[in-house]
Amino acid sequence: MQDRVIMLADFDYFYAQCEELRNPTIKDKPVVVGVYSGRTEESGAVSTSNYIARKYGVKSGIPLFLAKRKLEGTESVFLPVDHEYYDEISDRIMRIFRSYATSLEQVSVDEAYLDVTEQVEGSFEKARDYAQEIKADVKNQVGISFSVGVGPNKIVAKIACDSHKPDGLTIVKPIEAKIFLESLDVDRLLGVGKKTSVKMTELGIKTVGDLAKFDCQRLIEVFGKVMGIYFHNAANAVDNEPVQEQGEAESISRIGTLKQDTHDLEFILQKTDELTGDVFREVTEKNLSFKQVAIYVVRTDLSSKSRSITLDQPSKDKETIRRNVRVLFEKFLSESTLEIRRVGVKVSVFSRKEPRQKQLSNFFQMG
Ligand code: TTP
Ligand code: CA
Repeated sequence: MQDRVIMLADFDYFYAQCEELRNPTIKDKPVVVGVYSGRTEESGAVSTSNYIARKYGVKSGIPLFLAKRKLEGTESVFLPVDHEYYDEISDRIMRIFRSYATSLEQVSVDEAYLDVTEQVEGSFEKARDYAQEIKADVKNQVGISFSVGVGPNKIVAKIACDSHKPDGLTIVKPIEAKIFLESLDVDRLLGVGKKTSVKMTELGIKTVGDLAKFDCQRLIEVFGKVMGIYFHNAANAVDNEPVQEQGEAESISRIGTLKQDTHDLEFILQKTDELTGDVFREVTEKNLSFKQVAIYVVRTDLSSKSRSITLDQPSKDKETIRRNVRVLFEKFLSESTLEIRRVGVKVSVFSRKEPRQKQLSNFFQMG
């Protein structure tokens, strides 16, 4: 079998980078994005921070009041999370990625695997230039930087990516993969959580190299067949998991801001037609059929609402989206007199082409 060339792209300090994109004047200051729980002005936790704030010890998960204390005396900027905005940016980048890869597997809002074996003709040298080209394209079109790991499989690509951030590009050729993993702590492997890591320490396994050499039969006895074999293979840099689209469960949507706040149906439909065009293009690209059409509305008072219609038959048709969006808006506008600021179009409940293959992540409950 020809070696695969797999990339993992992970956006740098993502929520905070999105905020810098929206407002470049904060770029040189410590930026903290957090979830405010609302109980007191400062209760809540940090979602992420830019690298300037990280120098002061501010990182994901710490309480906001602690972050404030660490940044006392600086010109720090604290902002609440805006998931919709980050999703929009993420979608745009994922669409660009898709044009560069044979298959794309989005793992989270800011991470995706790309199988680029064909595009670089199996060459890890070409992969370096190719990755740089993708980085430049995304930087140009969207303005976001990300780190890339390239390896012969997903496990190696992921660890390669983590090893150099932000704006990193780390290439691990097949022949180097085992040595690259060897010295790492075993809990760097996906699937080795706290409990597993304690058990491994008891067995004398500290590094991935220790795990690679450990008797496979023994691993199976301790961790069960699936995980035992997985650990043995992963530590030896063997991983045949394909990069696969996670299409079935998700929805495809686009949101846009109207040129002016309005209650006028035709004005709104001009905008939703544009959005429908984009949604339809993605549905076609992914060869999906949908059974639900929905609209999303943000009104001038910033309250948001959504409405949906379930179709009798799965559809692949653009006109079906347009028609139902019109019906949904007609009804919505007759019920609410507030003017509208932002609108969205979404299709979902896709027909499955084939049953979803069991994911490794399903096995990670035992952590
Ligand atoms: P990460 O990729 O873990 O972090 P990051 O993108 O902020 O920083 P980097 O990759 O450069 O180290 O997470 C992606 C986003 O997920 C992050 O921007 C915010 C969100 N997030 C949380 O909301 N809470 C968390 O505890 C973590 C770890 C991330
Ligand atoms: Ca990230």
